[in-house]
Amino acid sequence: MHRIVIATGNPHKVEELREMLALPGLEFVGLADLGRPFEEPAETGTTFEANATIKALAYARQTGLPCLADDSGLEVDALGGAPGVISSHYCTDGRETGMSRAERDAANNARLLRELEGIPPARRTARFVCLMVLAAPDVLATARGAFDGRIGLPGTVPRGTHGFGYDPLFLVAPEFAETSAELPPTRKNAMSHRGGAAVAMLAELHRVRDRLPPS
Ligand code: ITT
Repeated sequence: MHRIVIATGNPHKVEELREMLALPGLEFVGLADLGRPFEEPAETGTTFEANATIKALAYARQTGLPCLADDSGLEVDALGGAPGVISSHYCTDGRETGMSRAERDAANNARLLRELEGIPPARRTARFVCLMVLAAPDVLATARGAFDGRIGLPGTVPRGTHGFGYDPLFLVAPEFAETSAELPPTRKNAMSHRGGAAVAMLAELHRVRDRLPPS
C-alpha cells in the first residue's frame, strides 16, 4: 500500500480526489488526517504549475509522504491571462484580507465584469485551468486540465446556483448557453479543469506507482 497526502485542508477536495483517483494500492489522506500542524508555504509562483509545485514539495518534505497538490484559477484572454494565480483574491490584487469566501467571490466577480466592460462576446474567451503536481519527495508527475468558456455580458450573468467562485459568470463552450453554475456537480466534474487534471494524474499515478515509497 502507498499512502499519498493531498495538500489541502479542505475535506471536500480530499473526498472528491479520493473518488477521482481511485487506484488499487493507493490510499489518499488529507493533511488534517495526519493529526499534527504543518507550515503553510507562501504561494509565490507566477504560474499555477509553480504554485502547485511549491505546495507539493513543501508538504512531501514535512510529512515524509508522497504529496499531491493542485492550483487552479481563471485565465481571461482579453485581460492577458488575468486573474490567473490571483483568482481567489482578484478583488484585492492578490492580497489576503479578512473577507469571507462569499464576499470575496462577489467582489472578484464584480471586478471581472468591470474590467471587461465594452468587450464583445467573441473577445470574452476564458478558461479555468488546474495543475496537479505529485512530489515524492521530488516532482514525479504533473497533470493539467482546462475548461473553456466565455465570460457573460452583465445583465445576462450572474446565473446558476451550483459551484463557487466565477462559475455564475462562466458560459461553457462550445454553446455558451449555460454557466458552469447552472451545471449539476456531476456534469461539471465530467468536463471541468479539475476533472481533466484528475484523469491525466490518474494515468501518471499508474505510471509511477512502483516508484512510490511503501507505507
Ligand atoms: P483558496 O485559494 O482560497 O484556498 P481554493 O484552493 O479552494 O481557494 P482553488 O485553488 O481551487 O481554490 O481555486 C482558486 C480560485 O480560482 C478560486 O478561489 C476561484 O476563484 C477560482 N476557481 C478555481 N476553480 C474554479 C471553479 O471550478 N469554478 C469557479 N471558480 C474557480
